[in-house]
Amino acid sequence: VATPVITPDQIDASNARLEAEAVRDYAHLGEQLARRGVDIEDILADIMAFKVAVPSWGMGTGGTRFGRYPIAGGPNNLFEKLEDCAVIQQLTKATPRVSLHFPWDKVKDYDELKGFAASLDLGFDAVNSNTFQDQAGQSLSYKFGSLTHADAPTRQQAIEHNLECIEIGQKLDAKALTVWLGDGSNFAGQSDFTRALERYLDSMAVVYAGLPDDWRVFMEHKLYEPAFYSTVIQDWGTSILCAQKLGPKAQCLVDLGHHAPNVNIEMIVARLAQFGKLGGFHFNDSKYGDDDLDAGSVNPFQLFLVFNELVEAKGRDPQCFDPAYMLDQSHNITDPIESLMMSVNSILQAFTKALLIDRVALRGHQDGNDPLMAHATLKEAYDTDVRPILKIARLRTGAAIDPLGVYRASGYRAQKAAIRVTQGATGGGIV
Ligand code: PSV
Ligand code: MN
Ligand code: MN
Repeated sequence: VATPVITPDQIDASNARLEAEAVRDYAHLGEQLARRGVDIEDILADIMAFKVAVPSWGMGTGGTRFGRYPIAGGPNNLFEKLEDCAVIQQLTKATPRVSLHFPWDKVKDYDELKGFAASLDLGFDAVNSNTFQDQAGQSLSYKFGSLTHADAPTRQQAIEHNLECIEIGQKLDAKALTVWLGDGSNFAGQSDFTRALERYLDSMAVVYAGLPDDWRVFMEHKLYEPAFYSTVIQDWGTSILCAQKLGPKAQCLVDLGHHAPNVNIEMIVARLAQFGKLGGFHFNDSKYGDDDLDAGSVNPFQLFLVFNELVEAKGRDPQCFDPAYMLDQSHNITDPIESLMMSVNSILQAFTKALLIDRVALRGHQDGNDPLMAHATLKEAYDTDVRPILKIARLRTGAAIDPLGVYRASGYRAQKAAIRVTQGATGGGIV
């Protein structure tokens, strides 16, 4: 059983200092929104209910193929990673679940893990398989593919790993498996596009058959890397075709960084939602490619437009529309806890602003062919300073009004540096 990482006193003391101002700002924004016909308490309720999972693999400092700069007090194992996740949850109350990755996350005793997580107020979200690397002692190599490998025993090995991930996930009360694979080719002619996809579908059909009734499998597309000429599940088109072929439990996962520059991701989101195939998200931001930068740090307007589509889709189908929200970032030069807390804030800002869009007016301008006013309706929402809502949401959920301030003042990392071993600056790798 873990001890609380930031004491409630630290949060309370900071909140006591900031509360009066936050309440005044909230009341003022409430008045402004009332003039626009919006009840701020309705918005607040949605924001307090919104949760996004954090990735276990995002807790360590990331790296590139050029190297890695570990921070003192960074986590060395899954238990230490969970402690760090707990800090994010304590301070934001928006991240109660952790997405694990196997076999990166080494577990000896699942009951012990579950108990430890529960003592930190944490549960588990979608489990992720890994057939994009060879592990020590693995009998068959994934150098030329995994679920789509030309060799049946290699495909079988990859299938079995995914089935094992489902078994593990069941022990942890997860409800979904995310499959991202690096299979593809580096040379024109190296791979037959059609046969490779057939093999993917055959392999995934076996994985699909292993899903419990209340589970989903998310297929995560990615344009390129590590294969640089072609990737088997390269875009949402291939992804949705496969999801439709496999069945209702198969859905598509949108990682915001996995598209060509300038692609209209919000439109992809709308299409997938329209056909009931939007399974989930990996939030991050990107400037050039799969940069895994912090969500909302490069293009917060795009994030807002994505949430506009999500709010729209939820409005159309409130009962069934239920994508899984997760973060997937690589923190190369910041403390991952700080980056993730900022990212959660950016995501919540985008969601709040999307909730403020006057949808009746928007529809009127769309159908009345008034592009300027339609756009102005979006901008009216986007330009609203919604920070008071997020502060009050944190106050009412027992989180910190100022998560970053409390975290910095707590000296958490320095305390951990005294206990945890700091790893050497070796290795690079993708996240
Ligand atoms: C590789 O691009 C990647 O970042 C994918 O986004 C996966 O979600 C993640 O690694 C973990 O497998
Ligand atoms: Mn991802
Ligand atoms: Mn990625």
